[in-house]
Amino acid sequence: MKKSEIPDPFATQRSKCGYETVDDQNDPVTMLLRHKDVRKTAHNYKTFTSETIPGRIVVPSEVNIRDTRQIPFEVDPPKHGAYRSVLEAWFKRPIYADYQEALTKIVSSIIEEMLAKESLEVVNEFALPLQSRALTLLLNTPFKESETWISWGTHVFRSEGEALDADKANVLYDYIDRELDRAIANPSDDLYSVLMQSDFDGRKLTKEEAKGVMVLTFAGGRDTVINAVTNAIAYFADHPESLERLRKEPEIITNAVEEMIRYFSPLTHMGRVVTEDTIVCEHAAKADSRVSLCWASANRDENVFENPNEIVLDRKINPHVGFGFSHHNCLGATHARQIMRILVKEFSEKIKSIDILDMKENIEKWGKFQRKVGYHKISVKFNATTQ
Ligand code: HEM
Ligand code: EMZ
Repeated sequence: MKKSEIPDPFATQRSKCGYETVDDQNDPVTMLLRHKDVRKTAHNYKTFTSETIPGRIVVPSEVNIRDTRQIPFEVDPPKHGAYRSVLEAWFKRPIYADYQEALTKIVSSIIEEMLAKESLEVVNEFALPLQSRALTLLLNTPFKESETWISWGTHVFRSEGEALDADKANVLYDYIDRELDRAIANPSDDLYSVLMQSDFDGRKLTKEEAKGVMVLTFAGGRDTVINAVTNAIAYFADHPESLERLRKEPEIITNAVEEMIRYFSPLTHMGRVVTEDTIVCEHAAKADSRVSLCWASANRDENVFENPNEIVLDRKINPHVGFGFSHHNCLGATHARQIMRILVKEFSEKIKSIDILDMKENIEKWGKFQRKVGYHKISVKFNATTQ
């Protein structure tokens, strides 16, 4: 097996019955594994709500570490749509040329810096700084803030070993509180200030609502981006021929990035709470129980994708759900896609091959399933195209 491979642990169960119930802190979750059921359930917010106790739709549940509602993630339509319309234009800014130029500088300079080294550890020396620096563009904050964010490590709520960590979460909440107070006292043109001034249903957003947006922006776009970037580098290490193909055919980069998101599925699943006794995938789901939409399993569904366990760089029809499906589809996807497209372009131009020196995989455990989502660490050497 190649080092970059991400096996599909759900295949047997997906074709056998389509779901599996797993425990999570005594609040079990029925994981839905088929593409069709995942999409249908994501759409049906009346029976499968996101608007429950803050933290309960996340797996592992975060009810013990936060009571700030993440917005728009933990809100159902129609209110959800009203929040999205406040946020949509801001989060689409990555489509503009000046944003992409600034992002290209960030990506290109970290690659140059790493090319000069004998070896580097990708998660902490490359993916984490890149994610944090890129986020300064999305938030429109000073570049220097990224140094603080880098110091928080790869997950804002979890410590080494993946345990949910309330003290760590408080560092983020205190930071956001301070930034929002600053934006209220001294508005600028950053996201904090824009939120505090925006109109929502004929009134201003409250500080608690703005905090809910900011916590989500920091949490949702962190390990997901870090895993996408790290997995892409591992993939290129195993497939120098893909780097060469992308160098010669840059027009397939957009497709290639969608395919990587499908294959990597950086967010394995996300929960919903059942509002009334119902049946999903022939399974009786009780009111107030939890289900999850397993994006990672849906993205390998053999009824939808040909050769689901292969990265087909120029895959044409690709209805993947890596960024979710329906109204809660990822608000950060425009930013994440730009990071990945620019990264792939810069890599194909600057790097000929990558040697993997050492690695420790990051394996998530969900009941009987073990899923590789990325790496805790992976040490590599970059070899330049110009050598
Ligand atoms: C929602 C995946 C990057 C912010 C989602 C959802 C998925 C997802 C699957 C749907 C959740 C649900 O239906 O409950 C990813 C992946 C990423 C990524 C794979 C990187 C490759 C980001 C970034 C940001 C972000 C960079 C922002 C900085 C959000 C927000 C939502 C969301 C705000 C909630 C949208 C809503 O509820 O309407 N993401 N995400 N994500 N993501 Fe991302
Ligand atoms: C939540 C989630 C958002 C959660 C779209 O996903 O990402 C997770 O990493 C966080 O822990 O709080 O923001």
